[in-house]
Amino acid sequence: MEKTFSRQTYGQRIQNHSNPAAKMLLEIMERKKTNLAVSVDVTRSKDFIAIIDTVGPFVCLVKTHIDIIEDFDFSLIKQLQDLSDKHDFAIFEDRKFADIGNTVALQYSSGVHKIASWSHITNAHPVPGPSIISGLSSVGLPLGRGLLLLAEMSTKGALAVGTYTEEAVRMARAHRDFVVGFIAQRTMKGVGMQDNVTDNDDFLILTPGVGLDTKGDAMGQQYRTPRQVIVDSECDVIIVGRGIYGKDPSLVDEIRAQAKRYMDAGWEAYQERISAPVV
Ligand code: 5IU
Repeated sequence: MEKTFSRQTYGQRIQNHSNPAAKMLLEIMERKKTNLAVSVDVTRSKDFIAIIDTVGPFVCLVKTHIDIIEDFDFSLIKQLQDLSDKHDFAIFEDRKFADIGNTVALQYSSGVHKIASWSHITNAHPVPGPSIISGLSSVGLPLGRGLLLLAEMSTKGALAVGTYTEEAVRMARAHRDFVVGFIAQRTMKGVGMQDNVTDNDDFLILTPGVGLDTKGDAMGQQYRTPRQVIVDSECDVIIVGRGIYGKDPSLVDEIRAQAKRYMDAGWEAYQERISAPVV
């Protein structure tokens, strides 16, 4: 029996992808033995760089919200790229584009941040329809970038459910050269497909809302454990923010210890998944 994609190793799945950013991410995961992404939501450049340098050895991907940096200067991007080379991780600007094709192409290529010039992966809400993918791919595809669609969200009461999620997956299936996967809470295998049709699309599932010590925050965030995400829901990458850098970005030893803890939990869950007997 053919192994489903979630039973294949990250290394084996490289060949299922043609997009260079997807290949890069899977290669790093296999090489470094980590499926941990850290979300660095801090507002000062100094903290941003210090956290990334600390967690760098433990992550496959660093997720940024570059627009929250208060003292942003483009030299910060060079520092981020140097850390990506030093520690071997990919960069994911969590921009959540949501406008018409022409506008998102400009937001992606231009402005203060010039996201397409440095972010290997970015993401978009499917709400405008397929034109958002065409707009972003006109900029990103020639640069070898990849896109994730937001198929689901981790927050309480999220509207990205049911037919919305199914339509997001259908949009992605029609643009496999640029759409490499989803931000979602579970595997999208078979979602939006007719019965009895084999699903040959190996999408990467990156999942935020991961925490080992708390169930949520005061603003609607909901956390699940790495095992729930990787084993039960068959997602591929755990995205952890405050669980690692907490409230005080200056506690370097604590941040390192937490990054190692989440990396180990994520990898252990992945080992369990790929070695489980096929039933
Ligand atoms: N994020 C979510 N949930 C989602 C999506 C994005 O938490 O459904 I889409 C982002 C928001 C934040 C990070 O940048 O992931 C999670 O951070 P914490 O681990 O600190 O909650």
